[in-house]
Amino acid sequence: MKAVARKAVDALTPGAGPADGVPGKPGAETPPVAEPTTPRPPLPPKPDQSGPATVSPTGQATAADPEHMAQSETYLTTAQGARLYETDHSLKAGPRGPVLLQDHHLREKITHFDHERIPERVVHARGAAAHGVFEAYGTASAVTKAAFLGKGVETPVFVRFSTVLGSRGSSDTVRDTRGFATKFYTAEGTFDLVGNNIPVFFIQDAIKFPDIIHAGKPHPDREIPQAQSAHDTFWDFVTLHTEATHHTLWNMSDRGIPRSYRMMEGFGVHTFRLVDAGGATSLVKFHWKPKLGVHSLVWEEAQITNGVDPDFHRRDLADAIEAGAYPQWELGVQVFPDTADQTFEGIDLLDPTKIVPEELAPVQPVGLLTLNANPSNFFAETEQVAFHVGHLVPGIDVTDDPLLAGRLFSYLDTQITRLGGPNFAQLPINRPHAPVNDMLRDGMHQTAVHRGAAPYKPNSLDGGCPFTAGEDMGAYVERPVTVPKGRKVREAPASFDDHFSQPRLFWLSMSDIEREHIIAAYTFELGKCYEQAIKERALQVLANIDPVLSEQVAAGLGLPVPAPTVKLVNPSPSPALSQVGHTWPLDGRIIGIIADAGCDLGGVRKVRQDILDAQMVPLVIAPSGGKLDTSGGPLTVQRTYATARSVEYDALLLAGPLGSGADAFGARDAKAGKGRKPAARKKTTATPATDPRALLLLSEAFRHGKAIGGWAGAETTLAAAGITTDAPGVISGTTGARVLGELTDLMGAHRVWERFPRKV
Ligand code: HDE
Repeated sequence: MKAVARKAVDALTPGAGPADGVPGKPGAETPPVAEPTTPRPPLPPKPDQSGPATVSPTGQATAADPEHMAQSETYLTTAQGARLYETDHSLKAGPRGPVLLQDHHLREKITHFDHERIPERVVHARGAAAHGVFEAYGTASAVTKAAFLGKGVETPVFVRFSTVLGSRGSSDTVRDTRGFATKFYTAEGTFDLVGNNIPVFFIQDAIKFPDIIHAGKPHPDREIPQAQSAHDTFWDFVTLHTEATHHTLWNMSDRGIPRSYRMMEGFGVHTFRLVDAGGATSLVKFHWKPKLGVHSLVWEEAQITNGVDPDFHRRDLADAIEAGAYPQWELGVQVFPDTADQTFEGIDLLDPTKIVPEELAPVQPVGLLTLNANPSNFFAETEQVAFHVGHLVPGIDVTDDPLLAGRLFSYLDTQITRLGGPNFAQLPINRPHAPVNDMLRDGMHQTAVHRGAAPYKPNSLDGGCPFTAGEDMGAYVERPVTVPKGRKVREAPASFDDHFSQPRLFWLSMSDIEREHIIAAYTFELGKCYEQAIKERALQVLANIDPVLSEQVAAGLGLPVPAPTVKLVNPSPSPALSQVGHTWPLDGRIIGIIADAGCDLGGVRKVRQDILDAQMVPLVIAPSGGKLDTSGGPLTVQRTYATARSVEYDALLLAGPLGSGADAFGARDAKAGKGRKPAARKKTTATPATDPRALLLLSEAFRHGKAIGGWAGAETTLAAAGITTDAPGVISGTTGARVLGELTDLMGAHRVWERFPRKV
């Protein structure tokens, strides 16, 4: 019966299937077309790093594998499944006549397009995400009964990283806090850990959230600046509302401009309450520790990157995963006794502007997160994922942190606007992996076809189903903790009044160079403010942190230094807060190899392989695209002087003096009769033909504290870039392999810190 109906349709549809005799096209026997939005694996090739995309084996001008191409071997249809014979022209009364209203295909296509956008997130609008797996060590079982934290349990996860202030189209490397939100699809229901890369927050009470965000967002009149805190309204608020001081100081530190999402810590910020199998409770703070260490950009790098590659962090995450360099973090907990006062070593655990130094309460690892797959579709997954701090599983409970209380309300509320109704949990990315048997019904975008007559409880018509479970059956039961007695007030506890001791702890824990960066950041940001009163108030806040900080920033702004208005305490520094002085693995780090036709190309070939063997990424940079010929065959050029900027590389190698080959700077221009005279480009110790773009690449990398190495006579080009081989972090040698060995030793420290000027 079905086959007959199908045949009849084929016969009536112009150009359909075998009826029109086109060989190889799907015919009447073709099974029903798969849902066009069925997720597919991401495209395998990685043109970003593996060289220009080429023609695929099947002859298409794309590297996509036909298996991964969308809707291959299918007919184009309307949303109702009617096959289309044309989609390039509207239906008209004659080729030059008016377009007809009856053109349903035109109206459907345009109407759908008109509604393609959904409201962007009110905060954290710009993000990038990945799928992965979390494997528990079992160490947390001593303090929580959460099943996914049991030894060896593997849980699928989806993690979204984000900036906070910018719009969806803003740049990645702005100075800002980064979101670090993880959805654990556990067997007991979904658990969301919605954290940031900074362990404290601007405010202690959720009621202030609209205020801080309105202050940080662009000015309401001109809607500028985009994704910036360097403007009057932000500094107006944070200097009046001094509980923001700690978070602001972290933002002004190197933590505000991470090198990569893969190299950030994550923090749950609030204190949570864990419940063990026997019902005993502990208070905890969650931490994510990146296996690659915590690293940042330097300010100038961040600025250049915003221009040359605004998608730097997004690209970095996707490229690393595609290359198989899966980013990993350990989840850890700081555990505190659940005492009546909820403090630890005098620190109020309900105050989200405070940390507990790791030296006082070590971070104990409880599992490993590995991100191993990119999303197939940005909109369906990264954009539509809906996190909520209230998505909890048995064994994890909340505390009375007043910031957390507001969040427990806000996330569900915002998704209803953003995702167009209350059924967003049915979207594939949000669907729990545990069975769902709720009694929620109807509403916008309902895709479930619910059965049964009695979506209410108690009922007899559906046999009393679904049943409620007892705690022993895995039900989520809130701990009956005692609520402190008190009067109804709009007040904060007195312990929340200390706004400066922890910013001072952070400042005292920084290395000299990190302090230098903090001073430069404040001087820049406050220098961008117009209101004198705001700058003066900011200096007062800085004076309450440290006199050196306030003096240096005041000097930069040309303003007097105020005296502190609080007593400066001297807590012991927390070395864990500093990013300098550690050595880290180099997986996925990018080394640029600059070469031209006159360089040691055999050496480049070898070094390239050595870099790959060390799990890093080599990128060959040459004057122009295409191939460099080596005796071992052609070597693909991945970046040219026109596309390479220093910010992309963690270190640079130079395979000889540049400009001595046929592709020397100016040679092509000269051939074309428009070259400058060589005499006009002399006066360097390098060959007169060194391309200034190559010199810029080298001098910027040097200024940003990156390791640089050269061999086969590269010194002359280095000297032309103003780099001497006795400078810290510059290696010169006879072979590329030897230079690479020393270079990688330096890279473990992330930067050659000695290169930065010291004033503090
Ligand atoms: Fe959020 N936050 N937040 N926040 N937040 C949102 O939820 C909110 C806070 C964080 O990748 C929104 O779905 C309030 C702290 C991340 O999708 C919204 C308060 C921390 C993300 C919201 C806070 C965060 C959000 C906007 C003060 C770190 C991105 C869109 C009480 C612990 C999640 C959305 C993603 C997103 C509200 C404070 C982290 C409006 C009211 C503290 C990582 O619901």
